[in-house]
Amino acid sequence: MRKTVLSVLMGLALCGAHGQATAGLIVETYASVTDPVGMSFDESGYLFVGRDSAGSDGGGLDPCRIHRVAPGGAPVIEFGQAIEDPDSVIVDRAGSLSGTPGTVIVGHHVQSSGLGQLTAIRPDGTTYLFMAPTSLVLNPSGMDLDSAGHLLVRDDPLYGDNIVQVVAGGTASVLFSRPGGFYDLAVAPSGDIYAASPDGVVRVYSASGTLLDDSFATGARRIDFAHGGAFGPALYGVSATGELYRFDPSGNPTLLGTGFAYTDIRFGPGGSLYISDFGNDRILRVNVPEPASLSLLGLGLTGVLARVIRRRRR
Ligand SMILES: [Ca+2]
Ligand SMILES: [Ca+2]
Repeated sequence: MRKTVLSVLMGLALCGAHGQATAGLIVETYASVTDPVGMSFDESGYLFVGRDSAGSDGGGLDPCRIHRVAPGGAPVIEFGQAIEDPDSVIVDRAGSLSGTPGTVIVGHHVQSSGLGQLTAIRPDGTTYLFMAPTSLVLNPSGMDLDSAGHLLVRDDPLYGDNIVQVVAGGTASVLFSRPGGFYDLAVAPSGDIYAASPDGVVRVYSASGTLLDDSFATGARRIDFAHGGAFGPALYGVSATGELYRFDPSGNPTLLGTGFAYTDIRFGPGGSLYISDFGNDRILRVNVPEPASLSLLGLGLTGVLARVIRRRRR
């Protein structure tokens, strides 16, 4: 019995509630969302979440409606009309791309043509074609805004190798490309573009697409920049096997936790890290405890453990 108490306490000290070993990170379920993929927050803290019906015994390219999660994590509603393969989403916060602030742009593959397309959902939920079907990006699978407010779209590496830049009105051109393609991209405060590739390397490109660093870091599949708060500013990444790393400006990693092998990571309101957990139909929120509460937690656990150990020694 006492052994059980001790191992449970040690488990709490080492692991989050969801099986991650988090070394002091606070991991909690932020929202319950069916089949979540890509994520993007609007100005008011609403979270838009792409979706893939393969998580509900459907096909990965089936039409479905994306989710909108209210600030705080609930309620969750379906937003806009059904769109084919709506994995990737980004909010056009300022309206610089679409003309309407808060428009949500959805990146997706179109089976009938075999091409990639961007569909926009206005704040009132009406839907229209934003970028016409193109062969430049066959299966748009991740999006970010660059420092000039242009949209960057990456292809699924199984479909193509390009990062495409899309300007206001929906015209696309290839910004850069590399054999093997990309798993994720993230725009730094400097405007440089960080891109993670299937070979495990994170490379740095200029805003105009010139390769600046061919080996910035290794080991990250999903990446995003924290812009401040307890996490930042720094680049963070999750590896294929679920390790969460912080990268210093030279690309040296610090391991923060394990068990995060999920579909997308995105920093959002409060400086928290949000992670879409496709397999468990939820969005996780990860925080770094304030120094005071961290030490209190540590003292509390130490005290309880000491009491348990003393009892066992009797
Ligand atoms: Ca899909
Ligand atoms: Ca897709």
